Amino acid sequence: MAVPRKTDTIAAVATPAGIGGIGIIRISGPDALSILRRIFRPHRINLKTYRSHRLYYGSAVNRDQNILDEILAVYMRAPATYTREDVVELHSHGSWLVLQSILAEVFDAGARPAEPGEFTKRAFLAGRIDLTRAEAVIDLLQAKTTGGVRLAVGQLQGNLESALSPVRDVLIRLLAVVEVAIDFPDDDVEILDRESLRPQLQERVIAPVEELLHLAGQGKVIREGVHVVIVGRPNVGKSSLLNGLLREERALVTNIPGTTRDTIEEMIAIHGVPVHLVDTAGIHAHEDLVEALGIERARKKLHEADLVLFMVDAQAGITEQDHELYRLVCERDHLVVYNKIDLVDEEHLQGLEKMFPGAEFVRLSARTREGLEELQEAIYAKVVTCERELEEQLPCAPNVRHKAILSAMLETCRRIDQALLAQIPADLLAVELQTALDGLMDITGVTTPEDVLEKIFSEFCIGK
Ligand SMILES: Nc1nc2c(ncn2[C@@H]2O[C@H](COP(=O)(O)OP(=O)(O)OP(=O)(O)O)[C@@H](O)[C@H]2O)c(=O)[nH]1
Ligand SMILES: [Mg+2]
Repeated sequence: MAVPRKTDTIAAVATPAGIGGIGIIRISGPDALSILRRIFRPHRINLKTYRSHRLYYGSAVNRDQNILDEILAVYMRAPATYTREDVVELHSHGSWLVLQSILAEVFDAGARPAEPGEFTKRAFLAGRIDLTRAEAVIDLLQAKTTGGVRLAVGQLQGNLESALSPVRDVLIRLLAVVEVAIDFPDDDVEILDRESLRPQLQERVIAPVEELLHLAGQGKVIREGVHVVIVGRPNVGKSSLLNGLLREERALVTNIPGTTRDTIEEMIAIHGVPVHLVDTAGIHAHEDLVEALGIERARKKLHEADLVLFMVDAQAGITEQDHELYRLVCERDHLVVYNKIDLVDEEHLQGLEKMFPGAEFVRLSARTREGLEELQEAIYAKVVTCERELEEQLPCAPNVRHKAILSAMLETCRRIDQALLAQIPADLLAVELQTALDGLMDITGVTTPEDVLEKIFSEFCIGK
């Protein structure tokens, strides 16, 4: 446990701005109880001491003992609190004005305004939670999908930390062996059986870190969803597909090429994965300026896409324009969609399917909905590369910060692996192992630099 730090007392409104049934002010720090005594008049007049974690009914009052609101107050004695400091919470009516007037008294009584995330930062600094759990609090507050909530809750319970701790233990053990070899250089060869260290490194460090990096990609899919962009020549049926997936007539559909002038974005869910669906203006050689702008935007969307649905018109066949467009698409993750299969026969289709060798494809009729189900499954299979079903809980998923650290760490570990093979001196090995270990410590917050901490906690709202 970390050494208790001498701190001041902070306070903030912990509930969101706006009108609510109740609003909560949170106070944390050594003066919390004295502040409570100064601004709270309990209903039980002869109350002498506040018992910890009990709710008391009474009034919030100012210096002149004027009543500001009728409230409930709770005093929570350290260390069994969110911050491990003394904490007081005041539950008033949810009016922003009332909350501000009580908060003003709290400041007057000696607290200072809390910075964004400062309560959670104190929990972290007090050693109550590690950094991955603190980050989970942000994720939980910002989660947009139920899958995102599940992930955040898992991380809050320490799933990521517990996935990392066996890796850390192995690295520490390897480092210990190497350091013994440094201390007894003459016995180096016997103590440091480099060959036997490699399987440990590969199986118990490199493999789990690779798996975690894989999960990071899936975590992003769950938290933020994926961008799927429909592109194709004019009139192939892109807007019809968007409407079909949405089950509503969202985009205008006509038999006039160039109907869609701008990109249209909508959201659907495929097996719980949020999919941002983008219908674009048909891309072709053009003269109309407005259309040209739409096409330019379509190209831009193409570059932001996680997955491109490249649509062709099975009846019209594959033209030179299709091939030109496909050259833009084929660098991206994509599926070829043969649309309007209701208008062609099997033989014709099989002929078409040879046009883009090696490409994954789906047959579709946006008009009759034939193949729509298969297309959704194909999209899902493309974006969810994890064996586990996403509806099931992923054990954990590193975020962008963790991912960067883990990638660097993986590289270091692969270097170490090669170094073991090359009979590198023990002291150089020790340096590399320490670097890998430092990376892990950065993730859980043991050695995280102050500026990184600042950045993480500044993403919180005030009062959390
Ligand atoms: N028979 C048949 N017609 C289709 C199918 N899908 C689309 N269409 C027709 O094709 C025409 C063009 O459809 P849209 O969805 O507007 O095509 P688009 O690719 O969005 O066209 P632009 O926005 O102009 O680029 C319309 O008349 C649709 O009714 C299909 O599967 N079968
Ligand atoms: Mg369209």
